[in-house]
Amino acid sequence: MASQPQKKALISIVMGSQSDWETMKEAADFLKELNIPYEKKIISAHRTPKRLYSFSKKAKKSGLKVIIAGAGGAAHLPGMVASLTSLPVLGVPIESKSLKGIDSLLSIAQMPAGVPVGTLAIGKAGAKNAAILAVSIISLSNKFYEKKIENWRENLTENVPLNPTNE
Ligand code: RP5
Repeated sequence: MASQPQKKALISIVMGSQSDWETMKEAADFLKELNIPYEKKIISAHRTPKRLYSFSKKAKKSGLKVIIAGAGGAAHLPGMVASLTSLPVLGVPIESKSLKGIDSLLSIAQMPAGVPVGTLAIGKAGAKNAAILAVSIISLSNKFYEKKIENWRENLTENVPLNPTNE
């Protein structure tokens, strides 16, 4: 089991459009906070299918361990990535304007049996949780990151006050 920090990206954050970045930044910010090496890319299932294919086919060999994929509307990106790699894919439904992200959620969650996408909540909470989950996954084979995520979780718990303030 590795016990050293890694330099090469272990987690990839991909998104269907620049417009998804405001949401997906939550995932990036969390990985930055914990100093976990990651990369970020715009890959659209509909607009850049060749980029989608080449990224997904090379992902495992390039050393990535988890892929976080955010997409909105007819959100095919996470499912298509998952169809092309055996790496775990965590899907983040982007909150769409017309249907508030319900479209994205159902598109990502309702994968047919055999090609799973671990689907998170709609929007920023989902993006942050995808990053936390991704770190938990890589920590299974890396003591260094295991310690980091455990410390972060302890800190989260310690910072919840027992009594609400009067404000
Ligand atoms: C999806 O279409 C993207 O993931 C994005 O959430 C949505 C809208 O994209 P833009 O029209 O803002 O580029 O593919």
